Amino acid sequence: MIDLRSDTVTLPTPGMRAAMARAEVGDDVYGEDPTTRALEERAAQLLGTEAALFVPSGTMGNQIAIACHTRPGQEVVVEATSHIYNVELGTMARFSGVQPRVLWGERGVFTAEQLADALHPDLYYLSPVGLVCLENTHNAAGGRVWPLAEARRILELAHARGVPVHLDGARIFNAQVATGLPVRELVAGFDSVMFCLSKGLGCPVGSLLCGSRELIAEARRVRKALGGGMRQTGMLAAAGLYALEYHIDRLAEDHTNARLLAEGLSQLPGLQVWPPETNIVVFEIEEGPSAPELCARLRGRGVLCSPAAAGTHPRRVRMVTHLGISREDVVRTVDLVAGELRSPGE
Ligand code: TLP
Repeated sequence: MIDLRSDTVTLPTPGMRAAMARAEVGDDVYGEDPTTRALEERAAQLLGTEAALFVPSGTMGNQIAIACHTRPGQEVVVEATSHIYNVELGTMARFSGVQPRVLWGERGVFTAEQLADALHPDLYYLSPVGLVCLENTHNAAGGRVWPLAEARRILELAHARGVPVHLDGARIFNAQVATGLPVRELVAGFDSVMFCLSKGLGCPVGSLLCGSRELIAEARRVRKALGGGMRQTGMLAAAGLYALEYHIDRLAEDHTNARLLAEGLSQLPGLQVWPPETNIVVFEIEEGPSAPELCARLRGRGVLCSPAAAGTHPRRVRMVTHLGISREDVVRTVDLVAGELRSPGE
């Protein structure tokens, strides 16, 4: 099977498994897991924050950040197609008692002017904005890198109004590789940043929430409250340390494969392909089968992919490249899609 559903399907490499097996471990709820401590220190160092916390998933990292930054009854500014708003089960309402204030961006990106309109005047009967969230790279926008200049304008405006800004940086290292800018520059000024180890970096489990010492101390309490206090996490942390050492630069291969895939698909009649900036290829089927139909047919041919944006766009398909996908897989996928569009199911 050529599995292009997500970069979450990556399997630990032999080198990563060996590092996991060697890991020194202890009980992390007692703060006694040395490998987890080392991973948290390394993450904070790479991102340029004071501290970091290992969490089981990206969703939990984002939601802990929301809980730490806000009070019940406040609003959280999110982009309409963001992961936090669409694919996290309304958790900000469930756990933090806050409501989303949704801004429609242009392919995932909203402007400082839009944010200015969302920051209400200080009237006692309006819910104040407690947090702004951005997503880099933007998943549903096809792995788009958030333009840094706009992010800086947003940070400046939000901070001038006393509102913190969280970054869902699940794939922030893809942005580093795509822009050539060090990750600490891409996240400078954010009040918290979540990044995932279990996507393109290839780890089996885990994300990091990074921020000030004070924020991370509170995040540790919220993580425990959510049932995310884990014990001998060193084995998972060892995979993370390995990935931060050996799997960042190789993301460039995934980006090259995504470009090759997009180029191949864009030659096919009836497909509108979004030019990929990183490892996510999104295309729309203008003529031919629906997205779920095409995905079902490709499954029968040995290619796994999904309708984009959790199936909300019936004609949009997402394919994600990662360390389990080779150039040959990409070439074969283009051939198989071409075959399905030409002579469906034969
Ligand atoms: N994204 C998954 C699915 O949930 C859609 C994927 O396959 O891409 N932020 C962003 C930008 C994400 O893309 C994801 C996962 C998360 C947060 C949540 O991470 P996990 O799955 O670890 O909770």
